[in-house]
Amino acid sequence: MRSGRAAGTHTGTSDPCWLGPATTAFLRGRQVSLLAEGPIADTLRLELATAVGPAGAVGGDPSCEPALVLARHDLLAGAVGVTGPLRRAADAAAGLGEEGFALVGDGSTAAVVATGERGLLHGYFHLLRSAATAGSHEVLPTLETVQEPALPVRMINQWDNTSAGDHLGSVERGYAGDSIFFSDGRIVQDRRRISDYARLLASVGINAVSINNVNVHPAAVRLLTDGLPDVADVARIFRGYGIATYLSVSFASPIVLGDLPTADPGDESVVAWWAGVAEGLYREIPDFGGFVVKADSEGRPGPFDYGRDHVDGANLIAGALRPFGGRVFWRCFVYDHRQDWRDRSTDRARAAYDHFAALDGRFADNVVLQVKCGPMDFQVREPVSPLALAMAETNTVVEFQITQEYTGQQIDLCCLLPQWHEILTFDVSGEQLPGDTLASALARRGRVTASSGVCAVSNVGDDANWTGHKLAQANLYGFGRVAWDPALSAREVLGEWTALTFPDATDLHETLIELQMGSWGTYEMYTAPLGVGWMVTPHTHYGPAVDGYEYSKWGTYHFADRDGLGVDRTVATGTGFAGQYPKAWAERYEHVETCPDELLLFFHHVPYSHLLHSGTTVIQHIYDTHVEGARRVVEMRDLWRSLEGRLDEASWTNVMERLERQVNSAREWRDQVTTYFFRKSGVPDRNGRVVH
Ligand code: GCW
Repeated sequence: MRSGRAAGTHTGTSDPCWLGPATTAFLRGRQVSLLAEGPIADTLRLELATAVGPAGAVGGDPSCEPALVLARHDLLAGAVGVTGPLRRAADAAAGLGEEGFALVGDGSTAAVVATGERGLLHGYFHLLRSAATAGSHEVLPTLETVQEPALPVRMINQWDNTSAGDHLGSVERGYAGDSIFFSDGRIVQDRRRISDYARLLASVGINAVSINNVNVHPAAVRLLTDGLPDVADVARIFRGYGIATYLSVSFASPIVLGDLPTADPGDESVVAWWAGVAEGLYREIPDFGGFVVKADSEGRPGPFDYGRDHVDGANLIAGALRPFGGRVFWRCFVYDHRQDWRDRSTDRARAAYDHFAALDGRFADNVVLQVKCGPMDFQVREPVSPLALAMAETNTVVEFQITQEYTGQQIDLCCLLPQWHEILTFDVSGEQLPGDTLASALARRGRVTASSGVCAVSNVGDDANWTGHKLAQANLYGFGRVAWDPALSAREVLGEWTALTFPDATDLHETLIELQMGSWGTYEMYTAPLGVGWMVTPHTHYGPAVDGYEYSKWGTYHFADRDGLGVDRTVATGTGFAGQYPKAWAERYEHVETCPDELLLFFHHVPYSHLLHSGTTVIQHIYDTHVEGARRVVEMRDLWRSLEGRLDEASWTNVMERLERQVNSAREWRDQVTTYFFRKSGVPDRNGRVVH
C-alpha cells in the first residue's frame, strides 16, 4: 500500500526502526577505542563517533581505559593494557571464524574481540541489543558471550523492479511503497536510504543481498552492462556493512544482452559469454557475491528450453563465477503453471522434489539451491518442503517470505516468527533424534562448504517506516536473528525487537509481544482452513475468494464439493506427495489418524463430518475458527485503541489504521468462508451463527 508520498522521494528522515538513538545512549560522551582497519572498520568508526557524540572520542589505544573497545584479535598481540574484560574477550575469541565475536562487559567497560572485521560489527550490534534487553539505556550491560552464526548464508532477496512498468509495481509483492533501490529504470541517485537499509540488515547479521527481482524484466537485464557502475556503488555501500551484493539474472541473458541466437548451456559461445560477463563484473566489484536465477519457472527461460536439466543450467553459470569466488543461487520453484484443473494427477506440491531430488550431488560446489520453505508457495500453513530435507550432498538455502504476500500484505498483523521457528526446528527424520532439525542439517552442510543457510524475500519499501505496517518491522528484524541463531524462540526475538524499538514504553513490552505472538495463529484462523491454502483473491492475493484459484491453471485447488474438501496427497489413493518425506513423516502424513489437524486438508480429502483430533468436525472447525479469528482481530484493534498516547504517535496511528482495515478484512473472510461452506455442505453451525 502506498504511503501517500510521491513515489521515490526520500525524506532523509526515515524511521530508525530498532536502531534509534536510545539504543546507543550508554555510549554518549564516552571514550571508545577501535583496533581494526578496512571498510567495515570505517563504518564502525562512524557508528561509534555518532554514538559517543561531540563530548566523547573514538581512538585506537585500548590502554586509555575506554568504556568500549572493539579489537581485531591479531592486532591485540603486541598491545598494552590488555586486561580485564578485554583480556577475557581476547582469550575467548581465539580461533573463532571471521564472523564470530567474543563480548565481555563488566558494567563499566565492554570489550568486543573478533578475528575479522565482520565479527566486530556483529559484536557491536549485539552489545546494543544486550543493553536494550537489559533495560539499561544509560549503563553498559554486564555480560559475557561468545557467538558465531549457526548458518553461513543469511541472505535477503529484493523483488525490486528497475522500473514500475506493469509488473505488479515497483516492488513485486511489495506492500510498503516503492523500491528504495530503483526509480525510472536505474539505481536511485540518493543512496542514503540504501545505506540506512544496509545498516539495519547488518545489525541483525545479514551477510548477502540480491538487489533486483528474480523476475528479471528487460530493463533489469542491463544492470550487468550500463547499470554496472551504479551496482558497484551499491556494492560499496553494502561492503561497508559486511554484506555481499548479488544480482538476479535471466537465463536468457546471452540472447537479450549478447545477441547470441541461443542460451543453451551446451553451446561454447554461451559458456564464453557468461565467462566474459563474470570477468567484467569482478573487474568492477572484486567481492561481488554472484547471481540468483529463477529458471524454467512461471514462464521464465531456463535449461528446459534446450532439452537440458537444471544441473546443466546451474553449473554453466557457476562455472563462469568460480574463478572469482562467486556463487549462483538457483531457485527450485519449478512447477507446471499451465495445469489443467481437470487433471487430478498432477500435483504442484510434488514438483520441486520431482525436478531436483534426483540431481543431488551433481551440482558444482558454488551452486546453492534455493528451496521455498513449503512445497507450494508461502501459504499461512504448509508442511515443510520435502526437498529441503532431501539434498544431503547439495548446498541449500531455505527461502522464506518476509513480505506478507499471502499473509495479510502488511495491512493485517501477522508476525511470522512462530512459523519460521516451527520450520527451522522441524524434526528432519521424524524420529526425534538429537540435533536433527532442519536448521542443524543446514548448519552441518554449511560447515563443509560455507554455502548453506537461509534467505528471505524482503518486506521493505520507501514508506517512511520501511515496512508499511510498523509492527511488520519485527519480521525483518526477526529473520536476521533466527538466521544467526535458529534456536532462538519467537518470544525471545520479539522481546529484543520490542525493547529496541519502543525503549520508552517498557510497561507495554509484554502487551506488544503478546499481540505479535498470537497474530499468525489468528490470521490462520480466519483465512484458508487446515492447511488447504489458496482461498485468496487471484493475482493480488489479498482478501478472500474461496474459488478464486479453484478452476485456474496454477495447481492450487481445494476440491470442495457437497460432501467434503481437501487434497488427497497420499501414496495409497492420492498424488503420492506424502511419500516424498522421510519414512516417519511419510507414514504420519499418509493416514488421517496420524496427520496433524493443521495439515489435514493439505494431505487428505475428507468429509465435512470428519472428526479432528481436537474433537470437533471439520465443518464445525471452519465455522468456529473463522468466527473466533475475526473476533480476535476486533480484540486486537480495541486493545490497540486503548494504547493511544502511550506510544509515539506515528507508530500508534499507523498500526491503528491498519488494524481497522484488518477488522474489515477478517470480517469478510469469516463471512465468505463460512457462508461458502454452509452453502456447499448444508450443515448448519452448531451454534447457529452462520446465516448468510
Ligand atoms: O508466488 C509467486 C509470486 C510471484 C513471485 C514468485 C516467485 C517473484 O506470486 O510474484 O515472483 O512466487 O517466487 O518466483
